[in-house]
Amino acid sequence: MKRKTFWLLTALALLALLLTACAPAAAPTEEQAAPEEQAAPAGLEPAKEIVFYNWSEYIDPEIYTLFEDETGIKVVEDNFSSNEEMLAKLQGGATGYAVIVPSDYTVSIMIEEGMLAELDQANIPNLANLSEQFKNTYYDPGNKYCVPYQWGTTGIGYIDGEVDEPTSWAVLFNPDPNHPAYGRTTMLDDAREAFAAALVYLGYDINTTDEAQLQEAKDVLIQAKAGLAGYDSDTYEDLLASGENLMAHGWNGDFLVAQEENENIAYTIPEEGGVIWVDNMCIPASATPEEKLAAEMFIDFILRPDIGAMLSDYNYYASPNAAAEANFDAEFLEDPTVYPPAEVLDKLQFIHPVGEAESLYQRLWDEVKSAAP
Ligand code: N2P
Repeated sequence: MKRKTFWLLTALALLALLLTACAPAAAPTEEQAAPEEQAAPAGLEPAKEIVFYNWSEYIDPEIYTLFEDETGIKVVEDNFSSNEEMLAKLQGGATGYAVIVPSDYTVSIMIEEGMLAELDQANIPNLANLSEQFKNTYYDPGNKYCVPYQWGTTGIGYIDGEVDEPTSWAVLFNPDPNHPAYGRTTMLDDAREAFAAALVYLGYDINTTDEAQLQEAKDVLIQAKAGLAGYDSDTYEDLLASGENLMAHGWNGDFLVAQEENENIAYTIPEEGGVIWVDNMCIPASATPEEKLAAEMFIDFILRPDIGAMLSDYNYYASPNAAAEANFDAEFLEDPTVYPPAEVLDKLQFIHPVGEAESLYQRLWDEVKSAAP
């Protein structure tokens, strides 16, 4: 079976599974919610403080307090805005990070480069709470290195009532000076995401390594610049909520969070399709044994059903944690922005590592960024 077809089927199976979770489910059992005994190597004490290197606004800070109350381990957060930024930082020799959150394709790259520590699953008994689909991902079968954190999609957020629903990526790539969002639109500051949008608009594989297709994608990305206020992966949803911008290329949950502030924010995946992704908690190979143990305890804590529910309650992304989903309300589980219906899932693709072509994407992206609008 082709990898793409396999993933599609996996995604569809996933949806079916998530929808069945709509039925009222039993409360988490005592056993699932109870703090675990950690099977630590004799004599090894977990680090007293760890650094969690994560995307911005992706975790309820209250979770750190609960974890510290229970384990005495303090979690300090540092943020990155793209997989490539995080990867470059670690490749550059940065240490001190105990848990990082790469997306699917970046996990593949990091495993291949020997940048991740193998998990000691004995320290993560709550792994059992994961949905089956997330126990055997293409990029990390058997959760040898990572544990899925949250998953979502990439599409377009907009202010309903001020702009029409963008049904095609053309609204970005063929910008119309008379469109109300002209000059009040942002795109993700993210090479692979930006190219994926351009490639899907052109009808090409989002993981193409064909240089002519990539050049064409670069040209439409440059063409889009006339209508853009800028590239932004961290505050784009706030700029919609405040009314400064009217449209943004971005991640589904971020728009839902911003909806709390501005109920006119809507999200759509254009007809040509979009990206589906899974973010993961992993431990860099550079972590000390003490940091690694504390990191595993933290990952296990996130996998608790009540903490998994707190996470989605805060960031509005779908959870890979089946036990946590039992705590979700039906409204969330039925929200098509969070759990795309089959006909939308059908049009979503995962970003894959492109090997040698990675540097070509990066070079073309640099050209896009530095081109005059
Ligand atoms: C949360 C960012 C979502 C991560 N602000 C996209 N992979």
